Amino acid sequence: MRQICLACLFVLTPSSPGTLLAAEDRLVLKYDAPGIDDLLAESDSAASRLGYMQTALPLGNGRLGAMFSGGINQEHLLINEITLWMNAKRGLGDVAQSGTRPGAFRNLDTVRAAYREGKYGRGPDSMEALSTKHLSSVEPLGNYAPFADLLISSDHDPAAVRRYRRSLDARTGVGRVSYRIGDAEFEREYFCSHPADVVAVRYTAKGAKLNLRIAVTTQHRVTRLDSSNTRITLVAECPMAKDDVAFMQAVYVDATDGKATPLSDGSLAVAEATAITIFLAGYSDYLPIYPTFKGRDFAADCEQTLSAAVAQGYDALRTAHTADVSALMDRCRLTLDHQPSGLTTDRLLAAGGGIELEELYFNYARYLQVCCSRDAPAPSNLQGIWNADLSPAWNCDYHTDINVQMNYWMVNPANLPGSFRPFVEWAKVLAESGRHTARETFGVSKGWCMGVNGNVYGFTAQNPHGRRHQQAAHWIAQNLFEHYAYSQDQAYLAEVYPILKGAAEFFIEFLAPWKDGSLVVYPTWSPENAYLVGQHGRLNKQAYGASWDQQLLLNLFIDCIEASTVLDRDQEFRETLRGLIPKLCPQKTGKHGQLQEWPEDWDDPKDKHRHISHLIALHPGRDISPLTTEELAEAALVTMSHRGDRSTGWSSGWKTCFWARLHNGAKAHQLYRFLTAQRAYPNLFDYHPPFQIDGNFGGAAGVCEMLLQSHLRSINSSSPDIRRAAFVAYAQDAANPSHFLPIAPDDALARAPYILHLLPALPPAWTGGKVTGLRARGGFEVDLEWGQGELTHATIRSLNGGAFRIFYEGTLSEVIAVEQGESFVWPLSN
Ligand code: FUC
Repeated sequence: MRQICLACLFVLTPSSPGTLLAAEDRLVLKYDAPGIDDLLAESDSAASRLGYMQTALPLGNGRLGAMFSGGINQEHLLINEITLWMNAKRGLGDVAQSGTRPGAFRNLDTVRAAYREGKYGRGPDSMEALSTKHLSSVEPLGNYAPFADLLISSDHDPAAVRRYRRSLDARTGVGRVSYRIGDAEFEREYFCSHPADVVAVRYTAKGAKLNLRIAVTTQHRVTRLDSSNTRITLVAECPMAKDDVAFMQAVYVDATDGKATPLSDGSLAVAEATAITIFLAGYSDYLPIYPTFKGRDFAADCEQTLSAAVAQGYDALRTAHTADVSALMDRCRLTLDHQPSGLTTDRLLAAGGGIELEELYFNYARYLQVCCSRDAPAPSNLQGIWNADLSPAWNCDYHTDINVQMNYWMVNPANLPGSFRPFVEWAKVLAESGRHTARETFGVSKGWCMGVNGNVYGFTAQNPHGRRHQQAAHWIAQNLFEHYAYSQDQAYLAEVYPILKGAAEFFIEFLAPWKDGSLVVYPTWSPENAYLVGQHGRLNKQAYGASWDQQLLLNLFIDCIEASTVLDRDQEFRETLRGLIPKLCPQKTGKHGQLQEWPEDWDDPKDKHRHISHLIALHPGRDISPLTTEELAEAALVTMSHRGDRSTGWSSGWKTCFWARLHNGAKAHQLYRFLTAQRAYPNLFDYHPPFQIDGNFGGAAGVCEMLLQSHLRSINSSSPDIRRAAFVAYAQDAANPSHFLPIAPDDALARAPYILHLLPALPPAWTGGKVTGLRARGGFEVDLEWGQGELTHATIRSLNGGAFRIFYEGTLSEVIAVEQGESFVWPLSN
């Protein structure tokens, strides 16, 4: 029974604090006060700007980002551009541009010897000291930088304001502010258009006139700032360690019936207007062309974009924008039965969240994805696209040991495949640049590799600290292949195949035999976690054969076997991979019953570390599952119970995914509730702290995993038993039952139907609801509806024509074939 109370939709009296006049739309974030504007604080440290980043509301078109705080006497729009980085270098030679130490490979054997000999600790001959000395990067990574700001001040007295409302409609991507002063009504709208590539702002007044001053500022070196009656132009230079980046922000102002006056400081005053429209365009000279990364005619692009926007006019731009965003937003929607609280978003959060917030958080994550990842040469970074600081936390970079990959887990299942394109473009640069790192750091002649930190300038080198050495090409390749798994688009697969193959080729050469004869990755670590080895008394991070590496290698090799089969090329390469798979270091269960994080039984059951990378084959991988590898899944469950429930935002998101893959809806929901209610700021940005967007996206991925899973394949169509039907990637070693040996698939895996597991981890608290437009691997779109915890209806639409099997409550269907564009409906009407 759906329990939506219509009366509740129109509650609310202006006098009840925290409530608004109408809670009419479930995708609207709403507030009754402006955000905190601390952007102009003297210090440029992150700590001085936290209020704004936690309360202002985000807009974006994938390349341009903007936030508005809704300030009464001063509106402050933070403007970002996804490629603007500072303090890095560009235009170097290939090796230097990749950040790599030339000739480092000559010392690789020395470093590896320290690993083999177990030189723990921090002494001069330790693994840590030697890898730092010999293999680390020699070039600066830099950091993602703010672009410019737009300041709009008015003569309004905040004390005189009544009925203040601030909102963001995540379905249409339009922000609004409205208030009254006396009998006069003031309204503002804000959006960031993808079709027109501008930020648009409109102020209107009824019963009074507007007097505004409009200014543009930047924290970078200004080389031009001037204004005319309709225009403010800012040109500036963002400092690099080599070759500063020039950029322009051009602002068009239409004062309509008011009087515009350019001021000598480059700002513009508008007096006595009933409406004022502002369009903002911004570009830098960055181009995603390795290794120069330069050449865009930013001034010409600004002019052209602004002229086109002005020619169309505000109303046409707004119509096109809302159609554009709502088309994406309407492709997938989560609707959970609940009583709308009528609370503002910040008060809903303060009241502990609940189902209303859980629904909003998922749908809002889709909005954030639309804003920060679309048609740009660079993917979303640690803060998506929004950053106010010259020295942001963790450089606001691309961390490849979870964060950037997590940003993209939801795009396919939550039906935003177009948002994946920036990741693909970035990976192409990495694959090119990473060849130099592979050769110079590791002496590997084929393929590419990548360390733990990335930027938009092809940085692929190892982290400056030897404690943080890792390879990430296998994890990046996983995201790339998953995108194919969902779409089955062979043209896309052919496009990324060289990147996948290059990642595998690197590891084929880089893998080295350990003392037991198995092939392992080293030097490496298990992301950010440390172990204590007996008498050495110091936590160590450097490792060999860490479980996550070995699991990802199996994943990569299987994906490459499938890709080369589908594309019908490289049979020899396929056979090489098949030959290597059984030699990879096995997965192991340890003395506490846990899945071992390292090949030796070093795990500490009291360890609460936020990274749980050795469960990567459970999620986002597919090779550990309670349905195919029961013992490993049992061991993963033990690990999860050791690690506990309190985490950072992204870790809570990942734990949601893990519990969902373990088919425990109550635990998955507990973690998701913690994320949404305890790890969100008033603007629902995830807090790590500080703000880090991966938690928003990881949480949304967790919701998808609770409702639909499609990572298992049916290789035995005639078996109704999923344990016999599904491909199994690890087999227990008969000689040593705590070891699990990787298994190579044959070519038939590429044709095996995916198994669509419906409601695999439905939270008991979500008694009724529906989700429309989830995507499943194999090229399907799925709508699900449930009541009292039971599936009541499922529709599975085939995007390309294809076959699948349904798994629901322990029962596996036959193989079901559906023509392109046709749907399979469950239960079948008779
Ligand atoms: C990894 C994580 C941290 C943080 C940082 C950006 O280092 O361990 O928690 O998310 O990335």
